[in-house]
Amino acid sequence: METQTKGLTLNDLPGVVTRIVNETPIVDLHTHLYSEQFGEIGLWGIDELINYHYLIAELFRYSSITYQEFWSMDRTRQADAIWQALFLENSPLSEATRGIVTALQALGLDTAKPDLKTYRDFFRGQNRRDYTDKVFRLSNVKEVVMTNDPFDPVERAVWLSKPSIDPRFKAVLRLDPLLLKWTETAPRLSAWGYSVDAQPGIKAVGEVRRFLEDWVRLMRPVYMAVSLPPDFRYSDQSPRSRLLTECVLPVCREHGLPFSMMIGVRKLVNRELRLAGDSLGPADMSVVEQICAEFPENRFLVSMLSRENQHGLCVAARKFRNLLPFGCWWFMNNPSLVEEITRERLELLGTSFIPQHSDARVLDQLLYKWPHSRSVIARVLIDKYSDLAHTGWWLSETIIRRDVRRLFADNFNEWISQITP
Ligand code: FIX
Ligand code: ZN
Repeated sequence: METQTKGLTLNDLPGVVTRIVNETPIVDLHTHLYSEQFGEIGLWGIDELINYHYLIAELFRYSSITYQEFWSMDRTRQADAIWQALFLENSPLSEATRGIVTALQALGLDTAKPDLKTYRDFFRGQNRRDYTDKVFRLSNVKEVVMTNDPFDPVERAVWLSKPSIDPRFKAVLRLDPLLLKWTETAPRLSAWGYSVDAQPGIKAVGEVRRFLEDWVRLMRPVYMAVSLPPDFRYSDQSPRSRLLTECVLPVCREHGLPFSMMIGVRKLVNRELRLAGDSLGPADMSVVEQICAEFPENRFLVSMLSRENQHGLCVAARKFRNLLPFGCWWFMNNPSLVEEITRERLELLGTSFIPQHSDARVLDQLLYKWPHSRSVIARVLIDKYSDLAHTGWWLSETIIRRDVRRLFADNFNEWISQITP
């Protein structure tokens, strides 16, 4: 216990907590960002910011443009259409539109006189390496974890070239094609020399484990991951269940790798919207409890897409120490829901959870996703520390800094600290 100097007063807390929350570097454990070694699939700049799939979905709520007209445009024309509808003809009040204005302001651009040409001129003057440094510095993000798909042809080629990856970008072995699209994926594995068949039998199980071992060696991931539908089950005899329980979880155990399950996505409810066409549904939390109970040697990172599942996720985490809830995912990543979810997590779990990830798809989104989240998390922590201060409990900057570092980095780093090469 540090020496009992003067503790913080109630009046100290708002300023001290806000400063510490802003000063504490972030480990962003789930993004779709790529280091520059991955070339063009690493997105950055104003036109990619505006073409974020969240804004594409919002465009069609205002504009009479047809899907076919929009998808036939190039990225610049698409951005023009979105900018016109969501920023010039209407106020950028939604989280995704406001975020762009926050990012432009963080870069020192004039947001009082919005001018897309001026913004484009600014970005044309940036080079990717220096700009990446600037975004990490301004957002106070220490590391980002990528989402790496060994079945994506572009990514696969980069990994096979054994690149030297920017150490700020950590890898994740993402397994949606393996676990969710076995019928399409099995022939590709066969073509790569893994003898698997349509219905994964014993031999296929061994070969899929060899595939996973090969990619763990190549990627050095910090965890493995999959997104799952609301009706996710794993105790049937489906290829997904066998591959998960007989291949993925054992290989995770052998390498000390956590397994991340992002549960509740209903893919392409509107195909015309492409990446923006996914929706959500409430999942059965008992399946999460069951998998944690049945595989106590595995460590699970879990994020739920439905608001209805957030409280149940906290209760499940109280039952299973191998379950670490994380983030306010996708449709949950709005200030009103981030506040609600962070409050119930602190009240049920103390600081034993990870409050947020950005899910950023465009580098510059770090300049708004994190400031927006930090301000909500600070607001909630001020309340919780004030509740504690009312009991006479002694609080100091050191104690608060320890807690916030645990939320923003240490919980995750400890969770991945048992990785064995
Ligand atoms: O499965 C995922 O990683 C999701 O986050 C994405 O598919 C989704 O499109 C997204 O970026 C949400 O923020
Ligand atoms: Zn994601």
